[in-house]
Amino acid sequence: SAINVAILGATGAVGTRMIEQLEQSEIKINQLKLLASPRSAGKTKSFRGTTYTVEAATPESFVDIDLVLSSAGGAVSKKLLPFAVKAGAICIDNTSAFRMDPKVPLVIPEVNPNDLDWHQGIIANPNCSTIQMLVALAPLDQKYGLRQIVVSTYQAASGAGQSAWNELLDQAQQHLNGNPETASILPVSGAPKHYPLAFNLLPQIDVFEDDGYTHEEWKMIHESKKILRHDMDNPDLKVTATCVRVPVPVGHGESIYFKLNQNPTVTDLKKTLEAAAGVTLQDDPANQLYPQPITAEGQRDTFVGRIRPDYENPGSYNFWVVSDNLLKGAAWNAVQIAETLLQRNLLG
Ligand code: A2P
Ligand code: 11C
Repeated sequence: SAINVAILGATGAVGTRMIEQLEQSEIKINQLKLLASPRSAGKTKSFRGTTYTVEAATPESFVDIDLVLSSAGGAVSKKLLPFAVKAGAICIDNTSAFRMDPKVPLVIPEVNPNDLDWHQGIIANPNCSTIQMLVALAPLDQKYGLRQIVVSTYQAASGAGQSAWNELLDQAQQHLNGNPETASILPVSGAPKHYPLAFNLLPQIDVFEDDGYTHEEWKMIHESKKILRHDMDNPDLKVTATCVRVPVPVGHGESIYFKLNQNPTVTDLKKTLEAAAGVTLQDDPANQLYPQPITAEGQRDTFVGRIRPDYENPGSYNFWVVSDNLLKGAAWNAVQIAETLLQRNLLG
């Protein structure tokens, strides 16, 4: 039967794509509520041929809502989602607000769909850089046992929201016009210092922890262990990360070095990845075929290439993984969770 859906953050980079992904899904929708800040109240958006008006989100916005997809920042989720749960809605939250809460499943449908069974109203969407890494590594973990991950990311500006994406484009224009580049958002809005991203690299995504890691790096480490259950059943997975913002609008790249319990051939790895849900193998050096952000943009899959063994450490490998951070990294993963809930009779 048809459900009532609210999108919290409906005017943002992810929220707009949540609307598009929902429009393309087979989920039957009775009522759609578009929620954002008071600044956007009154704006309109069309969905399946009907025009909807954006409303300012309040604790009362969730009456009669069955499903909330939220991407309006962690503070907004922390404040409003408890009201949505109280009103009886299931919330799929794209922010980091509840991800490490032991009562909240952290779900990638290709990897750990069974964790949906124990939700208590809130389901967390992992961080975009965690999602694409695990879509590529989980099938190898299941078959060969994963022991260690060393990841360096090349993350697109849109990961920090529509305003950061706009800032990159403005800086590029300023640079080409011969004007000084202005920066007021990246690397982190609200931080004391801002640097241009255009024609630059910023080795800071999110705020710094006391130990010198950024929070983005912390998320990749801890979310990976929770999703793969290496924090419980199998504690011996080591993960470390370096996260870098690059002047790309959409599509995160990741250079991943990983160690397995077994020593499969590269051909074995390719066969396993070819059969894996959500993965497209793009690995043909002779034809210069490898994943790139410009070809991943707008696609739901995670693209994997450049698979090579570390000849000096049997059982260790390198590969290169790219995905659309706004789709599989956010909006598509959230809508895919909603589809999976419906398939499992856990919604509506
Ligand atoms: P608005 O466009 O009205 O500011 P992005 O991730 O691209 O930066 O988007 C953030 C989303 O979160 C936008 O839809 C934004 O709405 C929304 N948002 C920001 N602050 C609030 C708030 N206090 N209450 C509800 N939505 C908010
Ligand atoms: C980025 N990965 O690219 C971040 C965005 O925890 O949901 C997602 C932040 C989060 O900036």
